[in-house]
Formats: sequence, C-alpha cells, structure tokens
Amino acid sequence: MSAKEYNFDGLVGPTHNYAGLSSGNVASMRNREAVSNPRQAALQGLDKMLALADRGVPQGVLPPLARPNLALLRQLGFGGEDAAVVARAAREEPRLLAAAYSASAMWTANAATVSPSADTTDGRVHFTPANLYAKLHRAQEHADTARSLRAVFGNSQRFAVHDALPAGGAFGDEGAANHTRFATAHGSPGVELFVYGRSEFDAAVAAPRVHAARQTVEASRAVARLHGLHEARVVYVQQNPAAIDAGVFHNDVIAVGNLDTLLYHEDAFADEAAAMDRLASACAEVGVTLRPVRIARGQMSVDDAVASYLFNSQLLARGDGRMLLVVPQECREHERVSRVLDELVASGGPIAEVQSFDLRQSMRNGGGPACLRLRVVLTEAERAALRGRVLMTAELHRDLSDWVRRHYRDRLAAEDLADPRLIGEVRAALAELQQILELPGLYPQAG
Ligand code: SUG
Repeated sequence: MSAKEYNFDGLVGPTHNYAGLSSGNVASMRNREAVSNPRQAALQGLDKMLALADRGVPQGVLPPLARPNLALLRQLGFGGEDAAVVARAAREEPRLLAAAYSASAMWTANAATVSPSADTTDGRVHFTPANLYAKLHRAQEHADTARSLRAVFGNSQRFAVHDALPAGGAFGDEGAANHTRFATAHGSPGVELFVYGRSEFDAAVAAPRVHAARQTVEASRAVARLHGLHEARVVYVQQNPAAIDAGVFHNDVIAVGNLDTLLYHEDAFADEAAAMDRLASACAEVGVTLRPVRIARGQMSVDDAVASYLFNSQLLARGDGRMLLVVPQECREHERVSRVLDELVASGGPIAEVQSFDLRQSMRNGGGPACLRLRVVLTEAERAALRGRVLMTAELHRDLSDWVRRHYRDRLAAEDLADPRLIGEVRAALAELQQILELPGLYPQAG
C-alpha cells in the first residue's frame, strides 16, 4: 500500500530554557544556566518545518505540553495558590521548579515509538509513548504526550495509542530515538531496529560505566509485543557502552536510517559485525538489500559526532530515489565533520545532498534535527483520519509564527522561572494555540 513518512516536529514551548537537567547529555550540562531565547527556538523549529514541507517532505507539528507542571510540584509537597507553589519551589528547590518548567517535550523523537500499519498484526498504526524514566523532567511527559497523541491520532480504527510502559528502571524507554525502520518503500512491510543501552535482567549485557543507559532491552521487547510486530522483522542491538559514556545518550546521536540505508559510526554498536549481520538478514526477509554507510573512527571520532550531531540528522527520500541529509549548522562549522559530509555526497552513495539548518537554541540542549521529529508513516486513509490542523502549510506556519511572536519571551534565565507572571503568559498562549491547531480541550487548564 502506498504511504508516506510524515515528520511530526515538536513545536518548542514558551518555557524553553537551559537548566542542565540531563546528565550524560554533553550540551545540556555545558549550557546549564545559560540564557535561552524561547521565541527564537520556536521560530527556528518552525522554519525548518516549512522549508522541508516546501520541498515536498510531508510535515506535521505536535503541540508543546502545559508548563509549569504544577501537579508535579504539588505532588512534591509545594502547596497553596499557583503563585505560592512556584515561589516556594523557586526558593527551596529551584532544580525541581526548572524540571516542572522544562519544554523538553519539543524533542518528539522521544515522544513515542511508532510502528506503521504495514508492520502490525492488527493493521493499525501503533504508538507507545516513551516513559522517559531516566530523567525527572522527562518522566513527567508521557501522560500528557499520550493525551496529545490521542487528540491527533484519536481514530481508534486506524490508530492505537498505548499507555507508556510501567515506571521503574526495568522498562526505561526513550521512544523513537532508539528505533529505526527499514523497508523497500514506507508503505511496505519493514524491519524495525530497536537499540538498547542495558538490560535489567541479563548480567551478560555490559552497562556503561560513567553515564546511566536510558533504554533497556526489556522495554524495547515490550514495545515490539504491544505493537504486534512479527518476530522475524524485529532486530535488537546493543549500543556501545563506551559511546554512551562519551555522551551518546540516544542511538540517534550516532546512527540514522531510512528505507534501505543506515548511516552509522563504527563505534555505535557493542558488536558491530554481529549487529550488521543480523540487520542485513532481517532486511533480506522484506526484500531490502541493506546499504550501510559506515563512518570510520579515522574520519571522525565519537567526540566529533557528539560535538557536531552529524548523525542526529534526518535522512529523507527525495523524489529521485536518492536521499537528502538534514543536518544542524554545527556540522558545517566543524572542519572534520564538514569534510565527511562532502565526502559522503561525492562518494556517489545514497546521500545525494546535505542541507543544514540553524537550530542552535535546541542544539544547546542536545537536540538536533532528528530529536525534533517523530516519524509517522501514514497511508492516505490514515492521513485523512488525523484530527486537528497539524499538517504544515505556509498558512499554518504564518499563524504559528505570529502566535510565537505575540506570546513568547526572547529571554529566559534561571531566575525568570520564579516570575509568577510566566504562569499566566503560558496559559494564555496555550489557550490560543489549541484554537489555531483546532484541537479544543487539548489544555484543560488553559480554558
Ligand atoms: O533528553 N535534553 C534532551 C535532549 C533530547 C534529544 N533527543 C534525542 N536525541 N532524540 C534530553 O537529554 C535538556 C534539558 C535541560 O537541560 O534543560 C534535555 O532534556
């Protein structure tokens, strides 16, 4: 069946800030307490969405989550009126206030794992929101993420939006950031690759030493079961623990795949040869001859990958059967990495073209082009079953950019989170956003 891959980017929320909440994520730690510009962050994201939509890449948008998460702060013992909750948290536990204000849902690669209807036994598109258990500020996302996915993908004949996996370390799940799909065409049956960092139960799986691995193999297996995937078309591969220790907190910081192509660094996986063998034979089952594009240590190191985010790129099919690689601008500012990009294009391999975007605001929190998007393969009938005004057009881009300019601050420092006016500003913004996106009731508190 013919189907297209839609990239649903997260609309950056009005409280985008740098709180240094993600140990193991080099950029997040380095920029802790830097001053952010939420307005610029949102506009940078919207401009990428429109530029890709204009090139014919199907593009959607997913809304930000309501912040601050006052329910979280109340659950942690901060009581009283909304302003009092914020004031006391700011005084006593500013890190918790920052978590409650985090705009981290913008990285929709972590919103869920998605399996297209061509892969699932019941013929529906399946979504499992990621529990993001590893970090407090991210672990608060999944219930609201499930709510917004159910708003957009609410047609239960076409879509199944599961609840997140159970809380607890055994099922740490980071969603599509650790998931890649291979197929002859987006609408054909595919192979789904799940990359994990550790195992809760299998002591033979060596865990990283410095940073905690966020994804367990047990979580990956549970998602594959929930989605009704065929065993022969699922491959589980362990991430290289040394790469996690070097700052590769998600597999999409070291590898990206699309259709028959996998662009990856030789240090991405714990056992490269075995991983590539298993992947290639599973791909053969669905008629895909895997085209690995391997970047060797000699070309660039894992540190270069973390610094530039070369692999956190979008690998997109062009009309002519070759591929476009969408990279963050930082790749062109890094001499070695920029050379690798030029070599990739000159090699005559699957990547025909590289396009770079200024996503600096998101990049400073460790989020490149691939983090900002959730890939959802949809048939025409499934696309017609979407709810809301969520597919990117010049008009939607104009309305959202105008909304951002009217509601967002251009400066947010750590101390600004204590400003009680921010609560009302965000509420007013979100109340209007649900109208623009034609998703009434999306934010119950926003009225
Ligand atoms: O989970 N950064 C995010 C970045 C997520 C990137 N996503 C993918 N690789 N798919 C994270 O570490 C930083 C927030 C802060 O420090 O304020 C943050 O959450």
